[in-house]
Amino acid sequence: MKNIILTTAAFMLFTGSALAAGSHSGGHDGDVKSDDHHAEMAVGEAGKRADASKTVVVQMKETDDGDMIYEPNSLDVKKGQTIHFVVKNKGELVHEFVLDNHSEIMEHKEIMAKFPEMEHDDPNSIRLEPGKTGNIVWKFTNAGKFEFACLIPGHYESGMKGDLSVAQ
Ligand SMILES: [Cu+2]
Repeated sequence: MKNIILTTAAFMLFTGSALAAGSHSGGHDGDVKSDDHHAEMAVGEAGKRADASKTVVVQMKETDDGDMIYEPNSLDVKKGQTIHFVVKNKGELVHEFVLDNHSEIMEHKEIMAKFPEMEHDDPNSIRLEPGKTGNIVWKFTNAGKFEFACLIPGHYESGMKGDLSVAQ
């Protein structure tokens, strides 16, 4: 029950700040149908598997040095391209893969620091238990510099971030 209240509180907070900022998918309540105007984010939108022109395998893991990393930790795509991300948690901790622009990542990370138990249910993110594999199909509709990151407290600072460049 505690968990549910925290998650709801986090969602209320998040929605409030997202509305103020004017962009977010708004899918934290698991019901995006009533929120269609938020479906497209700066980083793009959920894609269709049949449209994917490339599959990118991303591994998430801890290193012997105590870092947490993505492999690869950078990716170049083209505007309009749909990528099928196969995300594998090869580590011993739970990790996430969140696609977004830098300011949204920072904002989201702050909320996660306050509400670490918060679960995401957005098409641009996935959280995986150790040993699990998940899929994200994403269409990059805007050129620019974006990021992928793990927003579990402490992980971003330990190295769980990657650069995503979308060419015109
Ligand atoms: Cu992580």
